[in-house]
Amino acid sequence: MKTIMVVLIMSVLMLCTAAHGAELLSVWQDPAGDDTGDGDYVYPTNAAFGEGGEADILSFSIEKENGNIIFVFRMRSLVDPWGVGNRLTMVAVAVDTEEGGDKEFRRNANVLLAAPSEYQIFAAGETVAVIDAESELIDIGAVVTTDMKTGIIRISVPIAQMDGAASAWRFTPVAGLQDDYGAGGLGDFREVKVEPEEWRGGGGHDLAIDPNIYDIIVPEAKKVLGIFGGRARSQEEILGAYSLERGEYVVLPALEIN
Ligand SMILES: [Ca+2]
Ligand SMILES: [Ca+2]
Ligand SMILES: [Ca+2]
Repeated sequence: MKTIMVVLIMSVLMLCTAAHGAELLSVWQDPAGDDTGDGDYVYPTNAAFGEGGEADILSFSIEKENGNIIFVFRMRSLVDPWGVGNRLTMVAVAVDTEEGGDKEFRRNANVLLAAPSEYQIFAAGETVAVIDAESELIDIGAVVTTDMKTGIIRISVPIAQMDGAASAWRFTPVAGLQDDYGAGGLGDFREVKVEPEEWRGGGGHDLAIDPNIYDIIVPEAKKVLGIFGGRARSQEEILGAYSLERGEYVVLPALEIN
């Protein structure tokens, strides 16, 4: 009887370990309510966007499990106004694995990357797409699962397909709103204009020079020889640094696994 109990307990323990077997590589917390882009972005006016928060990152973490690298976005609010799942939130992460790469975040993000990417992974609803450094769609077996209740979006990518050690890579996660143009597939980041419209955000620029990104994660200021090398820029400064006069896009800084 005792042996059976021990075996039972051990089986339960092993099951628990398997269920929580993901190795946490890094986690970044992000403030609630800073889904305002350069400081004054607002959501489109259609009632589908409700109270907002669909593009508000609360945390971003990177895990490793069973040969997959997993990107976990926890969002303030996911909504399903049409009973078809999460179609309004779009999250993406650019992954820099080596020298060179794509300097532009694609799919109408309208931002550049300080760490040019070899992979960009976009997810909305149950749809995920991965592009390479040449902006070509590639099928590397990425999978997304979305929990509407907890606001958690988990994107799993087979790490062997990405060739290398994640600990040395750099990551640029972003959140915005998706525009699937009514087609139901994976679309683009929804446009932000000066004034909000029914299906367009507001607080940006009418010419496509402003980011269509509502929320990012600002890396901590880097220490040089043990001291902080200057003040870290705020999210508003980073996302507001576009210039129509100079034709300059915003450049997003990347996160590193410590
Ligand atoms: Ca946030
Ligand atoms: Ca690169
Ligand atoms: Ca943020």
